[in-house]
Amino acid sequence: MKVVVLTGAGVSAESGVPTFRDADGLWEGHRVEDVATPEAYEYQPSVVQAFYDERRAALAGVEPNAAHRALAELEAALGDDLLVVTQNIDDLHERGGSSRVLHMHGELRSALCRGCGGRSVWTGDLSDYPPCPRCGVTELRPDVVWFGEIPYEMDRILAALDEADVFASIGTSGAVYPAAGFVQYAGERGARTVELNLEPSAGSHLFDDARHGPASVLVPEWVA
Ligand code: BV8
Repeated sequence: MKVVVLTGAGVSAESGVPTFRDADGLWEGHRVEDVATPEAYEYQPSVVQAFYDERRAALAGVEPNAAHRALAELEAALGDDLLVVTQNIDDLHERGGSSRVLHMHGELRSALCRGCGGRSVWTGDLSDYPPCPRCGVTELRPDVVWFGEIPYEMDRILAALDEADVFASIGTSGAVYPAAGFVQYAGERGARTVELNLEPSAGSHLFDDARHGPASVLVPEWVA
């Protein structure tokens, strides 16, 4: 059985990582266009760098939760028949034991060279980043897909959705595309679709099955 799981900020919420749109979400602290667009980065790079440096530093203070661990158990059972596609840029899926994780919106622990486009693992502040190991350019940026930029590995994601028997969406508001369109894409190609979210998302009606509650409870139950 081939399974594709899409996760969003809700899967990391119980680990203490703020979501974007809940009451205390990140966007509350910043207007999206002020921090999550290429234009924002051109206009005020230090504000944008600081926004991501803060979030990268915060990773040290959070731990994976039962939802991350349950998905790692599912990977142990299904192996290559499971693909976790995450919108999150934290590393909690990996620290929870998953190894087949696709970060469609990039990762906090990675830097992108504006010279050669190479990606390098980076866990410090971007302002301290040494020159790019490939081209020597010191112009690094967060390796994060901003609004208006193309998500990573869309071909690989769509190919997995083409084959999926089950598509599960966990902890996402269904507010951002193309991720919000995956349920329809998978459903039209024969996948059984399920939403596991704290409350009905914008696309809840598109799923065959929708269960609502905390991911740390719903995901282990669903995996069992
Ligand atoms: C693209 C990285 C072209 C940055 C992010 C008009 C109509 C339709 C689309 C558009 C439009 N105008 C523009 C667009 C496109 C745009 C878009 O969708 N805009 C929206 C606002 C309308 N999209 C883009 O620009 C994308 N690129 O379209 O390129 C293209 C496409 C395909 C192929 C070729 C070319 C790029 C978007 C990426 C932006 N980057 N993140 C960063 O992290 O700083 S987006 C960011 O918000 C996240 O990555 C995530 O993707 C997104 C949504 O957030 P969620 O993860 O869902 O979090 P949220 O807070 O919203 O919801 C949390 C949920 O969890 C809630 O439902 C809550 O109930 C639940 N929850 C809370 N606690 C728990 C819980 N669930 C379970 N348990 C709990 N304990």
